[in-house]
Amino acid sequence: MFAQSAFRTRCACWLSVIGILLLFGGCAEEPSALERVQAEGVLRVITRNSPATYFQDRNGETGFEYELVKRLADDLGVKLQIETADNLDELFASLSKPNGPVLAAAGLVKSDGRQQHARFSLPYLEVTPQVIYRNGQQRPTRPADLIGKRILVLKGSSHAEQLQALKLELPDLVFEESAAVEVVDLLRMVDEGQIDLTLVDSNELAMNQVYFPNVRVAFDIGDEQSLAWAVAPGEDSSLLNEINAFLERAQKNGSLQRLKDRYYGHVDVLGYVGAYTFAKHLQQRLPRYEGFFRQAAQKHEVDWRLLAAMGYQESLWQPTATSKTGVRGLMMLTLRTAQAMGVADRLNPKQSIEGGAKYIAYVKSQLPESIQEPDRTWFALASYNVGGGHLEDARKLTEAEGLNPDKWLDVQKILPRLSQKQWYSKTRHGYARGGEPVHFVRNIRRYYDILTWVTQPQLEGTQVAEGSLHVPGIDKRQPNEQTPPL
Ligand code: BLG
Repeated sequence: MFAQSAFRTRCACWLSVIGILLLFGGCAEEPSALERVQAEGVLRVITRNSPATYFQDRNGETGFEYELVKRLADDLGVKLQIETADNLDELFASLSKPNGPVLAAAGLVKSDGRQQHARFSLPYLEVTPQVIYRNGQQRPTRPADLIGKRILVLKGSSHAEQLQALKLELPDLVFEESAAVEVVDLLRMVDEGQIDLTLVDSNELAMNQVYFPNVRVAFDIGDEQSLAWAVAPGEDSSLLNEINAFLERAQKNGSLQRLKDRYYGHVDVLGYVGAYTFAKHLQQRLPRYEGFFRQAAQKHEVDWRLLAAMGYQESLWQPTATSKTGVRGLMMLTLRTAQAMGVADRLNPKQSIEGGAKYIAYVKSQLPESIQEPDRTWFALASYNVGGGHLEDARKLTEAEGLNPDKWLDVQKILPRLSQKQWYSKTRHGYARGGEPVHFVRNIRRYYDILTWVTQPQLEGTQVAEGSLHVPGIDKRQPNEQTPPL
């Protein structure tokens, strides 16, 4: 009796479970790609570990692709989880895997060959493929000049596709592909003469020219192409639509342009000559002073790369530099500042660096508490250059304009007014070349970014390694949840 009723109860149970399953199976639809991301609370993105995409710097994770995709994740209200692929074939393979990453953000050219492996977003950057050669070698000027040269490109890259197509017209063209290298390796190999030529996209050269003094553009090969993000080919359009809407917003509100300027604007700011001159000085001059920068920075609790960037702006790392106004030495101390900082010989690089470090720490400590980082650092630099009194005048004028005197973006707009009588006559400290600190800060920020990129975080804390500069890559640290400031 008991057994029979237990059997009946069990049957009823099973029937109701089957009923529920049928009910759900019949009514509930598969969640869309976007709904899945939102339900998981994580946006899984695959990228490449390289300076133009994703790498580690003083703030943790960074890179053009990282910063853009982090903003997308923030907009979606989900966490960002970055995965890296060792090469492009692996990247597309993981994108196609079920339960793999949902998006590839890796400086990918939207090429015809790739449309079968992925669906691309709207473009976010236009680039031109370029043939790169070594300065001092004969400059190739057209595709036929590639014949007989040692050429290496990334395996599975749009450049490999391009060369393959070119081979139909030029059967004698020979080139190799490697899955074991990144763009920085290709450029280094050209720089050092291990290969004759490579092909990279213009944005990658713009970013990397500052590391490699000998690489030059031979010629543009082919038309402008678009970089875009990619989602798996089988996915529905929900995520892709959301991504496209995000990219349109980033285009409209200027955040995309700011990212482009920051990562690819070196050549715009430094010019090509400035970019490879910087690279040359990085190799030849900085190693002589790196130790002094590190020691002084540690003593005065400043980032040594900021000090080094200041030293480059002031003197191009030349200890005997002298300005028209009689300011002297590697860190360009006025006589008064040198005396105040206890510097006996301004032309002695160690003393100059020590004095500069002490002075920047001092002027920073004098700033009002209301100025927060990272602006605080930019204000300290301006004060180092133009003096605290004039900077305070500019802050007052900024406030009178209804702008924020604690934001560098606002104060830098007003500073140049200090050289116009209608404005400086109203200030306490009077005339100053107000444009100078604006350039000063802008250039130092640029050099500071570059120096950050060429120094690996794992080297920090280790003592003075002369010539310890590296092109970033490889190092992987714990995810940093903050979006770095633009
Ligand atoms: C700075 C001083 C400040 C001083 C301002 O001048 O020198 N900084 C240092 O010595 C580190 O102390 O402020 S004040 O003490 O409140 O008066 C204003 O006098 C130096 C600047 C001047 C600038 N370089 C460091 O950035 C310079 O040399 N400008 C001239 C360039 S050129 O000769 O016209 O090309």
